[in-house]
Amino acid sequence: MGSWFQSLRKTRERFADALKGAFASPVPDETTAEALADLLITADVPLRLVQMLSIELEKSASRKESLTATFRRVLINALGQNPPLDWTAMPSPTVALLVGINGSGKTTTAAKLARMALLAGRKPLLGATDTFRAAGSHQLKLWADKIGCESVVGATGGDAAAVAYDAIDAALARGCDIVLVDTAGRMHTKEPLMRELQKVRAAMDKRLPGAPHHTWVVLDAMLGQNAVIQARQFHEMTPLTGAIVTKLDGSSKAGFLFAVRQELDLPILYAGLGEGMDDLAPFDAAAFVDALLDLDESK
Ligand SMILES: Nc1nc2c(ncn2[C@@H]2O[C@H](COP(=O)(O)OP(=O)(O)OP(=O)(O)O)[C@@H](O)[C@H]2O)c(=O)[nH]1
Ligand SMILES: [Mg+2]
Repeated sequence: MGSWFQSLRKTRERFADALKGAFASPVPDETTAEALADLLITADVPLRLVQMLSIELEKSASRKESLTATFRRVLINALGQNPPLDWTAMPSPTVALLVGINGSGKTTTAAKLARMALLAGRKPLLGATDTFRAAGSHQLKLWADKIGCESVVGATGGDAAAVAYDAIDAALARGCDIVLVDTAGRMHTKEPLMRELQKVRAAMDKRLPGAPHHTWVVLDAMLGQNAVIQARQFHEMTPLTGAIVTKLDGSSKAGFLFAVRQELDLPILYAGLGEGMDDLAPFDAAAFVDALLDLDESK
């Protein structure tokens, strides 16, 4: 798996020089401070947070703590608590629904999560409700076979809600304890498709009252701030319990993660750091910030 340091290369490179300038002198001059603020904004760090950092820059001369340490502290705090999921402690059965726009990485992430559950000694089942495209369900089936876990795949053109119902039904019959339900990609602006998610949820709750227990939005880090807008709309349609960020390894706008935490108040659970089935890391705020600020000594 790619490391946090490697994965954040593109975002870091955006403001590396400005950051070095700011951290090098005890009192950064105004031009350095402004340049840094501008660059942080282009990496989709939210304005409010950039303003906080700018104030810290101005105060840097009178502070006991080094500027680097202050930045690190402010940024890690801004990411809040992101408690890791404990697969071993999840009650049986636990049902999680994955939602997001087209191509955000839902299917790949569902597979990666199933693998984690399996490695934690659980018995996962992958449910493919992407009935729009034959390829969508097929892709999940291939992953299930590769990982070696159970799956329920809907027929093309079928009813997504019915497949979600069947997936839970099959999980109960087969003694599976973690059900990961993948959904078709949908544009957050398309009302009927967004409403379909509510039907999917209702069908799950009908088969297993209380399901889904988790609803995770899968966000493509390449989209930066746009991913925050999408997540907000999904949140309005279907209550989200967490965010999973994919493609952090290719993004230059990883600063949007601060907005996911601050504006949406959603815990960030995992980050996709590559395409392979083990390339999903529990979100580590300190590792993320260290990689952004070029403080990762191990690299
Ligand atoms: N580099 C990288 N690629 C990823 C990551 N996650 C997913 N991908 C790639 O992104 C592409 C889309 O992934 P899918 O899992 O098919 O996305 P999806 O959300 O299911 O797509 P739709 O079902 O079409 O909406 C694939 O080529 C994945 O290999 C990641 O963390 N890093
Ligand atoms: Mg998919």
